[in-house]
Amino acid sequence: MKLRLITSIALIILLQAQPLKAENGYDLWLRYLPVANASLRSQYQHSLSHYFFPVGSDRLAAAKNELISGLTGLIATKPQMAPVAQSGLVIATIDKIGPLKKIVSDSSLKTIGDEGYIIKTVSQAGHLTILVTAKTDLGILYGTFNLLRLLQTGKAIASLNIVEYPKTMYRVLDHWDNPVRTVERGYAGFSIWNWHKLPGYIDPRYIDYARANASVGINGSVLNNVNANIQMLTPAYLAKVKGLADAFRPYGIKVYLSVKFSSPVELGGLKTADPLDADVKKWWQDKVNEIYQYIPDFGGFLVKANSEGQPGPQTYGRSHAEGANMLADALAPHNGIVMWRAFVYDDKVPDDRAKQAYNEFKPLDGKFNKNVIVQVKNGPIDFQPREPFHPLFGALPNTSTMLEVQLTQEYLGFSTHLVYEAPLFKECLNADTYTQGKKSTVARILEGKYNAELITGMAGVANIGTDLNWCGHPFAQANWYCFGRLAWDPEQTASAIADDWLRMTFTNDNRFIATMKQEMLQSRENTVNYMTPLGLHHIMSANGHYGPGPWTDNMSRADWTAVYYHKADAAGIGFDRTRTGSNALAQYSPEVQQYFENLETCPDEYLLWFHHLAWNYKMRSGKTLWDEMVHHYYMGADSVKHMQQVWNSLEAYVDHERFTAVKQLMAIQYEEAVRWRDACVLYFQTFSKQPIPAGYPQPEHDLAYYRALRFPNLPGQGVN
Ligand code: GCV
Repeated sequence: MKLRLITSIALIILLQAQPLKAENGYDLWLRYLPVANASLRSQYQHSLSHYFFPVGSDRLAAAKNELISGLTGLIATKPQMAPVAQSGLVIATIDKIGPLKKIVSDSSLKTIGDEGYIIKTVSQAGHLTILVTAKTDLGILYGTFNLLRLLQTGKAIASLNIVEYPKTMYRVLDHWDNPVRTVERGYAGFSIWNWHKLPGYIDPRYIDYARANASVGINGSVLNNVNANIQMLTPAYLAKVKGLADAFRPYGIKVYLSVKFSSPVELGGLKTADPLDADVKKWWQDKVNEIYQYIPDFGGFLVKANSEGQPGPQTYGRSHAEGANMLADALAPHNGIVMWRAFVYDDKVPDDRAKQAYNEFKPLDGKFNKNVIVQVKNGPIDFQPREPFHPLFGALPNTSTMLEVQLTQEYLGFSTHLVYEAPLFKECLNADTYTQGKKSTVARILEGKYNAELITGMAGVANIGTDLNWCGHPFAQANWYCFGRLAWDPEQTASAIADDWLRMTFTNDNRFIATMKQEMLQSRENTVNYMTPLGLHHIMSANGHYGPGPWTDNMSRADWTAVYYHKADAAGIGFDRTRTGSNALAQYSPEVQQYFENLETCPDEYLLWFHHLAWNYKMRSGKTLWDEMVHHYYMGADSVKHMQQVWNSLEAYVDHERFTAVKQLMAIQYEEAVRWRDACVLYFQTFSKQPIPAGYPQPEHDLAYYRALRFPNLPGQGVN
């Protein structure tokens, strides 16, 4: 007896002393390790060891596979099938749950629509049963993933009552992937689409990609770069696209393609791509019909037109609406849509770049077909670390509008810097446009609250590549994850999403969660501070957008330089977008205009976006603008050092492989943050002519040193 006790104690000590299983990050947030809390695990075992899950489609089979592999891992026991009455877990569409149907109210069924689901703890035959039900197989798939998430995050399941449905319709990842497998602005290896081996070889990774997307409700994938290659529309590539579409279908993911507006000329041999030309229309109709022969549920097209050298309808004197509608007409009979990007600007237009998209699209409000959705970046320039919300949100009340955010960290330290982007996305989503009165936030506009006729959606530029851990940085996975969760429900908080992600990706240990969640939530602000504090923007190096380049003044286009944006001079710094300057503010509602125009109310975060201010301008803190700017740069770099210390203190909670990966990346992040800080402070000092305030260490090198640095062969420079 004694011996047995000693042996058990020894075993427990041995188990506790075992290093955490090495992980390479490939499993993302779908790890399904045994629930660590033994009492919770036995509760889950008790409730979920017998299940009822009828399967009559590939989609349900996918959901059931996920359930079984998930449960087997989490409760460390393979669950057994049983009839409804003897099951602790019933997962089935509403028509298949027998007497349990009466527990589900008509109103909740109406609420969930075709993609939503209900998870409810009910009492039947003297025991508790978890019911997951929906009207469709897709609802069941999403409900199954949610149930698994509840278990992965250690939630109590004794009295569940969840009624969930997505608040937007099109929740799409945009891949900027080229046929040669480079990825424009991709920092996690090459494209995961192995075009050469498709369609014959379906890499298991495609299925894992689809699982991960479905787990957060993403329902579309634009496979190729918006700077589109016409090859994608050739029969050989359409057959490959079909291979991916077939692989993704069980997971509710439709495929879309980016198309080049000049395809009728370049691929079809026509003399023009004028959208009003009869032959052009016919060419697109034929092409679209051909695509649907391959892929009957093809999603539609994404188009970058008349932007950064891409052809478009304006090349032929036609408007964006005329171009988009021509494609929309071809897709409409098949229920396809056109996602038409509003990311347009032209250096030949002598106006502030921040105003150009609004100027082009505002007059077109109401002129787009029903199956066109205008895709608008979160801010008016280009995915900068911080931008105010785009003035087009709320300005197109009769046009379907979707938000485009960038998951890949083109301007946020590539895949080296730990930047959790949900706070950035939320800043845009929570912004009050006042276009429909107080609280007409971007989120509510995107959800279609003000015009039920419109289609709705969110797009995220993917940060996925062939790196073993998908996104290059273990924490960059959180950006893929939070995008899906926010596209599903823009009202969710960055904190709640980080909490779930950390629990699923690392551990449920509250000491780790509380500490690391705070770091994640602060991480974007850290990066703003060491890159572009106080509303500065677009001061990165012209060379691949890597590192600082506030001195950049000699590009083929003025609107690609840094000096165009910061306008530093002896008098001060910042872009005057008030009525004394470009008056970009006039594009917002009067309430927003006043808020940003008035220096009393304009938050420090947006100061230099909207105002050109003297170096000695007195800030709220009491410091001069110069001193405050320096302070932010130093605070930003110091916060990375702090994050390193925090991470080091958490070693016991993380497996060695991922702990070391993050540790190394943080060391590089710190070096780069210091470089950003020193280069920017030294450069702006040439205008302010003021010293770095006492107490801050002097930069290690002079400005000439930073200006002379060169970084050849940067990632993300996709060859198209
Ligand atoms: C795909 C920025 C990026 C480009 C990108 C463009 C866009 O300018 O640097 O690489 O092109 O945005 O969103 O179209």
